[in-house]
Amino acid sequence: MSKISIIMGSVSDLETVSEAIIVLKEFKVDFEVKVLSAHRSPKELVQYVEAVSKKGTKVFIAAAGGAAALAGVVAAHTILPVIGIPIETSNLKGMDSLLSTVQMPGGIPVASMAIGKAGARNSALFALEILGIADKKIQAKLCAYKNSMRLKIKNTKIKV
Ligand code: RP5
Repeated sequence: MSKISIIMGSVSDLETVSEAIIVLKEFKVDFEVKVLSAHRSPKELVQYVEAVSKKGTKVFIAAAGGAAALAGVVAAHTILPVIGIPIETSNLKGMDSLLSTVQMPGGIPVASMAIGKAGARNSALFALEILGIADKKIQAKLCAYKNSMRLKIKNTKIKV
C-alpha cells in the first residue's frame, strides 16, 4: 500500500499536481494518484478515503480548484494528515481555491499549501517531512535536498 495518497478533483489539475509527483519520484517514495471530486463523485471519494486510511496510507494530498471542498471533505473522513493544494484558477487566480482550502472550521485541520505549482511541490515535501519523523532515510534525503538548494543560491553569480 502506498504511504502517500494524492487525490485531485479533476484531471485538469494534473499539470499542477505533476510538480508533487516529480518530487515523490525523486525521493523514491510510494504514492498513488486518484481523480475523485468532493462535488462530482462524493460517495466514491468517501469510500476511497475510508478504505485507504485502513490499508496503510499515512498522508493525503488533495488538490482542487474553485469552490475547493476536496481537502476538507477528505479531512472530515480521516484522522490522517491532509495537505491541500489550491489550484490556480482562470477567474480568480486561485484565491477561491486557497480560501476554500485554508478556511476550515475548528476541529477539521487541513494543511494548506500555496496556490499552484509551488504549493504542489511543497505538498510533496511536507508529506515527506511527516513520513520523515519515523524514517531516517527520508530525513537524510530531505537534508540533501535543502543543502542542494542552499548551494545553488550560494553559488549564484550575477553580472551587473
Ligand atoms: C475542481 O474544479 C477541480 O479540482 C478543478 O480544479 C476544477 C475544474 O474542474 P474541470 O471543470 O476542469 O473538470 O473540482
